[in-house]
Amino acid sequence: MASLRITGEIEQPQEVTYEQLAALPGEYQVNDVSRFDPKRQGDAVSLTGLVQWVGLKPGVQYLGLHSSTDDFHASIPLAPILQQAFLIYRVNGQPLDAKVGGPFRFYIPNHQACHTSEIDECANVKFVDHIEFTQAKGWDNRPHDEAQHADLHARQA
Ligand SMILES: Nc1nc2c(c(=O)[nH]1)N[C@H]1C(S)=C(S)[C@@H](COP(=O)(O)O)O[C@H]1N2
Ligand SMILES: [Mo]
Repeated sequence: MASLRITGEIEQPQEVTYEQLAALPGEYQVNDVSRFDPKRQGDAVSLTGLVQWVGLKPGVQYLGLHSSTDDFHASIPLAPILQQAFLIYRVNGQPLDAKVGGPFRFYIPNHQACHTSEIDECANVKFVDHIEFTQAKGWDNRPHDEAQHADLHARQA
């Protein structure tokens, strides 16, 4: 069973599974994410729910989103996205397929276009296996310019 590590400046480091996410209280579930983006399907847990669960230590400013699957990493300011972002984990009662970024896929509604902002579509990290809460900006290897970004998309096509 795939799991997701949550570490950093938190009270309760966690190794999170599909079952645990599905068992989180209803107030933390984001049902039917197509409400936010018609291209996306399934159910999520809110970032606020994850934060409540692990308990942030004082001074956390950045959220690290890591995928070891394809060595893709983003570190983004937490405050501006805390109330909106979510982690998609389920479609039709099953774990999210890797084809759409599963088993765990981060998503920020109303993101900016890739590499136009610190909070951009590139930060919607697919195959997330590690979430990290930090005080300072952490490791981030998102594309810096359109050439790098086009290259990334070309490799995935
Ligand atoms: N792990 C991982 N996440 C990623 C990327 C990637 O290459 N690897 N690309 C990003 C970029 S540039 C975009 S535009 C979106 C694309 O998401 P989609 O394939 O679901 O449309 O995922 C983002 N998340
Ligand atoms: Mo992109």
